Amino acid sequence: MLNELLNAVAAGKRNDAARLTQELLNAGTPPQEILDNALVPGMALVGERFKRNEVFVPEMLIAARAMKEALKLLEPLLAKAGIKPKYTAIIGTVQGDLHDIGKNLVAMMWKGANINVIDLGANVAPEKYLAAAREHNAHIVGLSALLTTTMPAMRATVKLFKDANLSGTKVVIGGAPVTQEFANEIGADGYSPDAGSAVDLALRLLGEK
Ligand code: B1M
Repeated sequence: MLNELLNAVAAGKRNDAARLTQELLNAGTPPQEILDNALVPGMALVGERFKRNEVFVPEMLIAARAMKEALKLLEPLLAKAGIKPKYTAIIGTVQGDLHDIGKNLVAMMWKGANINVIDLGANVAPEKYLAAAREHNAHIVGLSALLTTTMPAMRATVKLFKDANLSGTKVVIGGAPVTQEFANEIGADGYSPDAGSAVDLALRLLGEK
């Protein structure tokens, strides 16, 4: 039944996802097992398909909605058992930039990988990223930019983090005008071209892949 749930999430079937989750719980399956072996791989599958251009933004949004329905049933049980995501990420669109659709997709995929995501929204000042990273002991900080004119804000944010020398925090960047070369140039810890690859990148930097 775990496999059926995995496929229901990947196909964005939210009613099936909720029903199967409930059935698994009724059958005594531990919530963590449902999360790790059905919901997270279900979203990962969508991420893979998105990377290969087999599905597009709407399918990802529908899959995330199905995962949310299933998570609603698991969250109180996970909280009761004191189970929390192992990693925390901060994400936002950089200062001066209001584009947030791509950033939201990355946040959604990170959540789908069971990372605790704190979304600072759009137009985020460098100091705000740093304060949030400190407050939440973030493992990953994600910067998104869609305008060539706001790419310098990425450079400024990365520099602020380098100067602050936060150990254990990796800063990653992405967005349509951003490239790996730019990431290298400004000293970011990583770049990914899309939301599916952003999961691979985060897991790799966290030593999970
Ligand atoms: Co704007 N806009 N826009 N816009 N807009 C673009 C980006 C533009 C390319 C359009 C064009 O001219 N052809 C152009 C930028 C040109 C440039 O700088 N090279 C542009 C411009 C100029 C502007 C304004 C300046 C227009 C004006 O007012 N004169 C203005 C700027 C406002 C501001 O930000 N200060 C502006 C405003 C807007 C709207 C508000 C109307 C709206 C944004 C709504 C919103 O986001 N809530 C908007 C939109 C929708 C677009 C387009 C049409 C679509 C962007 C989008 O959401 N794409 C865009 C043209 C286009 O792309 N066709 C355009 C879909 C999204 C899923 O893709 O964001 O690339 P994307 O995210 C991808 C990857 O890039 C990656 O993963 C995502 C999923 O795979 N990714 C990351 C993104 N962030 C990542 C972070 C990561 C990793 C991967 O790690 C942390």
